Amino acid sequence: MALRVYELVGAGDRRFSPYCWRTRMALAHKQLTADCIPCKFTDKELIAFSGQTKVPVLVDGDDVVSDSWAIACYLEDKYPERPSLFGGGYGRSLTKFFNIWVDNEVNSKLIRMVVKDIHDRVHPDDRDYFRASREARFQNSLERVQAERPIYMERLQQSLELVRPMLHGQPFLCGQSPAYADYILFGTLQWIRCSSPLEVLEVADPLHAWRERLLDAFDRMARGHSRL
Ligand SMILES: N[C@@H](CCC(=O)N[C@@H](CS)C(=O)NCC(=O)O)C(=O)O
Repeated sequence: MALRVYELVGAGDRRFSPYCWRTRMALAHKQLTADCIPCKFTDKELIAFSGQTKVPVLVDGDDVVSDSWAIACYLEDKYPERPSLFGGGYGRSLTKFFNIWVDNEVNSKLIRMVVKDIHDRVHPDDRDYFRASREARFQNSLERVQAERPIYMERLQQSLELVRPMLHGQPFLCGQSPAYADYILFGTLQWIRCSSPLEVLEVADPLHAWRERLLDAFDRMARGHSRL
């Protein structure tokens, strides 16, 4: 039976969720195809069967898995004969740390830099929900949060500075070929690339060349999702 993934959709069929990008790349790495079911922020009833309220959600036969990290672990365990996402147990543990680190150190800064841009590109049905939920989270208007962009840009670059040495002498964070740790940070950069005109990587940045390599991966799957 075909796999199914519920993933976030914005205005004009835009796919910008960092977590859904992680799952897309993980499926491609495992050479698995899935039917993508577009899901707006407010389509909560579509994913109610998963027992929670966020995408991505993977359905594989009778198995229902939510949370991008849980999905990556599920795919690794269910399809062990296919290319590995983690390269073994130690790799899985360290990749889990990187997942936590990117969510806390990178995503938390990026959201503040582009929250108004995202608002402008969510599905029109979701705009009120997005504004109300994010303004409640930040205790401030989207406009004021995004106006602090220069502060967070500096903090973001300090975080990314810790990743750049990983690309000295190897093309991917995981070595000669990409694996799930690469997809974690790549998903985050796809988020911004598909939801904001802001560019956070200069052309001379090794992370820029690394992102280009991942945009070319899997028959340029991610490149088709245009930047703004
Ligand atoms: N830890 C989860 C986070 C998933 C998540 O936050 N998804 C967002 C889309 S990017 C969502 O569905 N949000 C629903 C909402 O805000 O109501 C994962 O890794 O999958």
